[in-house]
Amino acid sequence: MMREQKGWVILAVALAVLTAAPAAGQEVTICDVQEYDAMGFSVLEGDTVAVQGVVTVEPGVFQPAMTSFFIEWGDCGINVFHPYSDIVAVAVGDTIEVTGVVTEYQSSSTGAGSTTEIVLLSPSSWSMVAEGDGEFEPTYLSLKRLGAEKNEGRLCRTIGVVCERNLPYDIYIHQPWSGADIQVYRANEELNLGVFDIGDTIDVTGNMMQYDREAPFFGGYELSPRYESDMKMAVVPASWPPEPEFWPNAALRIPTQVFRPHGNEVIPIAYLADDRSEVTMKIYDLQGRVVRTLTEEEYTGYSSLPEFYKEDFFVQGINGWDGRDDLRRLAPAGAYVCRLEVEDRDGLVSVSTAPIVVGVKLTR
Ligand SMILES: [Ca+2]
Repeated sequence: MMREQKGWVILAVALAVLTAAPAAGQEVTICDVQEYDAMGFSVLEGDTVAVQGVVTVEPGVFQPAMTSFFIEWGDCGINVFHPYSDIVAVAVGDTIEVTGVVTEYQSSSTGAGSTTEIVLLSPSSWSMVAEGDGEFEPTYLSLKRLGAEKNEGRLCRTIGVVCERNLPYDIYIHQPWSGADIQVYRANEELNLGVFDIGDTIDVTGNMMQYDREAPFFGGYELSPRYESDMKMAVVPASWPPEPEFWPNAALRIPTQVFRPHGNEVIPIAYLADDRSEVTMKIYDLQGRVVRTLTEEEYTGYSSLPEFYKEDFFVQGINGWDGRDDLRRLAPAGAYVCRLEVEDRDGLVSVSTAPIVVGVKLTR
């Protein structure tokens, strides 16, 4: 009996030693770690991984205890957490490799969170690959694209109008024409968000974090500026913002009066489509049959604006219908529907429809 117990103790000690030994960690990319499941959790949660990335936020900026920093690689970013007293001596722009366990951060008191992090295995489970120059260029993302799981952990830059202030902790910025908004959160407690007033259009760079209170975890995203210099009043082109109203990704504007095509009249169809999209526009009769295809999967191309603002703009187009079907025969008098379909570069399809009434030639 004694011998058996002793055997188990030796086995347990051996296992503990094996577990404590520096694990190699599966070599993956940050994007592999940020792949998520239906709950919004990393598909590698609980795994020990080794990833390479460039530092975007140094230890000490968001956590005075120097326990947290961010790295980024190939359009994906991640929080690195090290629960040790040793300082990880890295600076913005340094390329490093870290080995740790993929963990979903959740507050022990509220259960909220769901920011994916890599928890360093030991104080020494990181190494310098190449020292940087102290710079890291953030990715500009329109507010309507920013608050998404795939952006969590990235250093992003966006523009929005201040619409709410909960000082000193956070402010909210929004895009009046898309309805999108985001919380700008004071993760660095030295920042004063109160320098901006409601209605100010501001340009913010920060790391994307998540503090979501409800499963599945696809909400509660927050943009956390690192320093005072990450926030400024926006310098915008004269045509910005495009329109102070709600714009979906596809919008149609067609005159409402009765249109009489027998006299070579053409009804103008003005439309807005998301920048860099594919546009399809067709006229249907009330039985749902296609009468005329005006445009099929036509690429809207780039707007002429500077790269920084492109994501926030729509391409404006004008089309027209001469009242004829695909065989160029005059369509009978009656009601028709113009349908605009816009597929943006993320594959998101938006549809807008508007009626067109074709009249008859009136006799005297
Ligand atoms: Ca998340």
